Amino acid sequence: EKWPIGDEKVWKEGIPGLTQDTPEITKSVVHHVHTSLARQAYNLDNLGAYQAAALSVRDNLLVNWNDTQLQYSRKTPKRAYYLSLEFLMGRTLDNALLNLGLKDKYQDGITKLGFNLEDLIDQERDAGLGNGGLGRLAACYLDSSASQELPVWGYGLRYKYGIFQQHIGPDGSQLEAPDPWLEHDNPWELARTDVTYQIRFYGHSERFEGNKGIWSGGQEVLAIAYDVPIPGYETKTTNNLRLWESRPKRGFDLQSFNAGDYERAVEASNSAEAITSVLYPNDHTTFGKELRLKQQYFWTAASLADIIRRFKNTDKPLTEFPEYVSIQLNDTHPTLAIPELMRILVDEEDVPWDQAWQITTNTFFYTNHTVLPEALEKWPIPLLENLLPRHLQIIYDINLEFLQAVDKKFPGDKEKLARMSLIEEGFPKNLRMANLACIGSRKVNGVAELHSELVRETIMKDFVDFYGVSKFSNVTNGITPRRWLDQCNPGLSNLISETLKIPKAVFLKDLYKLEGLLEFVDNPAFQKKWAAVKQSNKERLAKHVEATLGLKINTRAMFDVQIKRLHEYKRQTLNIMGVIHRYLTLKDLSPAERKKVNPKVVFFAGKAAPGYYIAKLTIRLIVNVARVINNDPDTKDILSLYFLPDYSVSLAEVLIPASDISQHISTAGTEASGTSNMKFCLNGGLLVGTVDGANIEIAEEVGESNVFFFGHLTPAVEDLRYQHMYHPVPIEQKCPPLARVLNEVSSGRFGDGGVYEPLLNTIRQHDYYLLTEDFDSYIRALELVDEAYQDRTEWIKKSIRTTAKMGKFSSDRAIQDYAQEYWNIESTKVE
Ligand code: B1H
Repeated sequence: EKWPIGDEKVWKEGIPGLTQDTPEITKSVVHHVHTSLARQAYNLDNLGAYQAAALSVRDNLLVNWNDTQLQYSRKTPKRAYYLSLEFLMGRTLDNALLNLGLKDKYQDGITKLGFNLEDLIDQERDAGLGNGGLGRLAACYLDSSASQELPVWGYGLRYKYGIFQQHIGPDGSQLEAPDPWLEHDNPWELARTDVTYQIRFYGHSERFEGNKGIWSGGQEVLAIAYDVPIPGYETKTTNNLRLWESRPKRGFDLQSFNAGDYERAVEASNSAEAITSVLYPNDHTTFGKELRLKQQYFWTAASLADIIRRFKNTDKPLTEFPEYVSIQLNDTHPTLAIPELMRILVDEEDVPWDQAWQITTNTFFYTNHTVLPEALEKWPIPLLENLLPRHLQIIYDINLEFLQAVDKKFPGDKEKLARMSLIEEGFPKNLRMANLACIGSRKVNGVAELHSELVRETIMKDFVDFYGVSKFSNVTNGITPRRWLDQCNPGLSNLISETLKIPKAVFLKDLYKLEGLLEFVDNPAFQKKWAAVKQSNKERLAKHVEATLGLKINTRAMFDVQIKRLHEYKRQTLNIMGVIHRYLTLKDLSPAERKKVNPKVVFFAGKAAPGYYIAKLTIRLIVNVARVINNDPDTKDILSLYFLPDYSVSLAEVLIPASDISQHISTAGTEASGTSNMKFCLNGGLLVGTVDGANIEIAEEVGESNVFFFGHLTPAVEDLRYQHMYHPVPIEQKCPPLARVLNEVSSGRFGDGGVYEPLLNTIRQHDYYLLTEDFDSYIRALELVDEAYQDRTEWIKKSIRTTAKMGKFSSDRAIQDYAQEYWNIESTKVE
């Protein structure tokens, strides 16, 4: 990474110039058609044209990538690394063109070659290397880091299969198929077969004097780097996302090969390749599968080896490591990086234990994304002992020292020690990853104000008492306005630019500039244009649904959208029960009364973890309710319902700009932040929501009169659950309208009633997520939405005000927080 031998000028002349004008662009695309693809114009389809265009754009990215990395190597600024098991990138071509400022030119160049850029963009498969919000957040943060010229790299895994493809079977159930996203070559990555590390598993560990140890034997696999360039918006800075692929070590298991046991050797090779074969699709649950633990170690070990090698190139002593490196742990998934750094420092670099712990705890930062107990990672000690024997010793040593310090501060409090221990007693014992992440990090943060408070008051309470509260803070999530405004909603972006008389780049870099729209809230001409953009986005969505599913949608209706992972805490069941309630209410009206009702279209999309029975049953119910409602001549003009299969980043980009209202209705205190709520508001959609996560901060910004809040508040939830547990009241008494809905489902009105009993029973019995408590106020909130929508001008004003106040929710602001308050890094201009 230092400048090579020879004359710098000569080297620079050898780099092909940026392809910035149209003739250059067409030339470069044609060049890739002929050489990289070995095809010709007469047999070129959209896919081929996409690939050639992508390769040509990649050339631009790589020139900037090289300059950026060279700059970093020369100036050795402090760097930050974002370790995430998930990067939900979506598509790249459109975003790369936008960030490079080449969209118009490529549009032109591609048209001249007889293709349509939008069609080519549609050829690209999503990089779906994530489950939901946590993975998409990582992707937004990379965009914001590069856009603000911050030296930040991402580290993750190059899964051969991303999040599964969702199909809907004949009975309405979710079916899962593998996602072969790498089937055609991926033009957005670069294999670095020279950047490899050997990663050990199993084997045995010997202890030496002090806290030193030696780990040997076992199985070694190879980690190979794949680099994905991350261009900043309107800057040369192009950062890196480094994804690791596992491969068998060359000459693996030659012994068994020689012994004629070829099959065993192939098995070993398969087991090495298995590590990065698939993304685990179980968001919010920990399964304790060995392969998942292998993924976590493989990835953290390769990433740390790479970071340390890069640091050593600077010839600085390891004691200065935290002055040059900050590492953000995206949830507890990369927590093994903590004992791994200790192992490297103590065992391999001869750093004394205490000093190594100093270095470690000054390097890491931990973000918590959920307080749901079932999502808090725990790993069985026997599994760790077998797979990572040396790390377990280190963890025990860390724990001993830590508990001694706790005991000193709170003498004799045995229960506190048991709660704070890294090890949870039981059969088997478990390692508590959140505790390890906390004590091994400099700071711990939640992802919205309420969530960070819950982190401090619940799962980290003892740790707050021990360390003091300043270690525990908040960074409210954000979203990148490049993808989630300009790219997904060019109509709105253009209108804003034209209205504020500023180039798009101004507000796309400083989202607070949207406040300028407030001046135009009462301007009828502007209101009209605003509404027209929404209308054309609804038509774009309708076209998409017709093209992909063959369904015709009434674009004059109100569009009501809930799109997110299926989970009981997110309460898609509340929404579907609300839809059924609406349907029954409409059926009770006379035909004349029905004529007066404003039509509404309800959209759902989202995947359920393949093993999450209740979530899958919810999908099945939604699909079957849709079949009945959409075919009922009494209601089909005023209420329709769609479950759009295979939710993805790309589908979100079409759905979000088209929504009038979206639903973020988790039981209070359960949704850490949510980020799609921000995306809807940025695109002028209003929220129906509970007082939870970032909904609260959105309402603070846009004003409560512009958000449709309902439901119990967080402090009430615990008591209500207690009452449901110990003093249950039958649902017929507690909430008659909901009881009626459940009975209709049971009775078979939406197909075989018996099928849904297990789902209905979650509500009838413990009702852990408090649907019976919130249903009435939910229905009331939806009525208020209907009323508000009647006064279309007032609605448009709410919509404009909402967009205008979204400045805070740019991921640029979030990344600035991390850069200043956590990582202590500064922007580095790339010449
Ligand atoms: C969030 C997860 C998550 N919180 C475990 N936790 C996973 C936990 O595969 N796993 O093991 C995967 C994902 N994801 C989400 O993070 C929160 O629910 C959202 O509220 C939040 O907006 C998002 C980003 O912070």
